[in-house]
Amino acid sequence: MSSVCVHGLGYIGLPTAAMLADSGHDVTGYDVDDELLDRLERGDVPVDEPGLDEFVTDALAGNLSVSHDVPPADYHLICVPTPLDGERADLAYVESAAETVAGVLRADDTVILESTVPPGTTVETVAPILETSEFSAGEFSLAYSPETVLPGSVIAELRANDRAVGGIDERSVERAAALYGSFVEGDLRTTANPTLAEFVKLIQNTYRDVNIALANELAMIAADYDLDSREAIALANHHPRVNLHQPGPGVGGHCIPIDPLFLGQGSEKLDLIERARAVNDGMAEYVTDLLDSHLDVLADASVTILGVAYKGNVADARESPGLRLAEVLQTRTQVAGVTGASESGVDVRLTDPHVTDQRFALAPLDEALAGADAAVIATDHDEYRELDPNDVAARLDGRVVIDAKGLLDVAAWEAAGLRVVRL
Ligand code: SAJ
Repeated sequence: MSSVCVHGLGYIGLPTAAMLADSGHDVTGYDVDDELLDRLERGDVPVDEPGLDEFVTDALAGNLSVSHDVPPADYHLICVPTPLDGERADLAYVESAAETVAGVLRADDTVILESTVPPGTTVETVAPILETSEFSAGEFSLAYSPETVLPGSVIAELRANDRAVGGIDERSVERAAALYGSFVEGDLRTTANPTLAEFVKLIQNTYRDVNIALANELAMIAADYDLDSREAIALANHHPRVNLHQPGPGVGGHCIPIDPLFLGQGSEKLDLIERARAVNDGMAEYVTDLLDSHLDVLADASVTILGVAYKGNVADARESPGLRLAEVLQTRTQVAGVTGASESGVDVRLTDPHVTDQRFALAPLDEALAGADAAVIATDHDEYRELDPNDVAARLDGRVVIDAKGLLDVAAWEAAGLRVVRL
């Protein structure tokens, strides 16, 4: 068993630290956020993820401790965020974590970067910072290994998913693989090229973004033929080599809309990938067009958006399609207001049973629906599948429901007197 220091105790670092502790390693969790460390020391787990609270609490009672200082360790795992700065990755957290590691690094230690980064970061950015210690790359081991876990299934996928491991040399590959081998039940795919592993992570999310853009474009085309795109996609997917994704009001979250941009940081060749981004970002405009064509005067209407989480059954509203729709609705109808249709633009009401962030002025569902002219389902929360159409019909003033996630039983909702437009 090894000593491991995990740098960055967020969505990935915290479950990974707990997983390593659960596998018998002696794990220290470190974060620059002192308040987060204090909360964890009190057993308060601030990440909203099914099962994580108990998993981390158990680990804290066992081999996991948190510390305000970085100890020397056999392994340093860097799991810090890489936010977007304009269209480029902001690597400040990665750089400062690497500087911290350099301060305690010993010959023979292994450093693994897990943060999503533009291709080349491990070799071009992290290695030189680590070499400001008294050791050069090769004396210490260095690898890149991306997490691929799906929010909502983090603990299961940490264990089950195959994992790419790219080391700067064979010894780095072996050492990183040995650590992951202690808990990963999927296959470890190793390469002595960290840039390849970085690239693989980005193309997995880019694949999904492009595929969703195709589904979104097909949804708009299907509507012109008066066809239901989801029915068409389901039928098409019976082909053994076809796997179309699902249309929706846009692509949210902190991974899929961002990773394609990282891919473009060192290449001018992106074309289809950039178009796909634009198609997905344009879905808010399309849903606004749908509302406009089904309502008398959009700018005078009140519209309830059901769901500001970026996807179903999570509380995360980063890059939220629902919020983007709210913005487009307001911007467009305020312009209409200038031309005389309305003073203030559309009245947008937001509701979400999972999101607790106070910044979004969320109303409870009943209040948000009361007297509104239209409702848009923007997130596939389970709660919305179970909505009673008669109850919604009684609360709404208007009859228009845009089902952008394809959740509703159209016949039942139409029987309740509502006009359902499905994406
Ligand atoms: N979405 C669609 N249509 C679909 C599937 C998704 O519109 O057919 C939308 C969702 O509603 C959501 C967005 O795309 O707004 C992203 O959701 P997601 O469930 O596809 O992915 P994330 O962002 O939660 O997690 C992704 C995953 N990547 C892949 O599946 C390739 C996950 O495995 C990664 O670990 C994660 O990104 C990450 O951290 O990179």
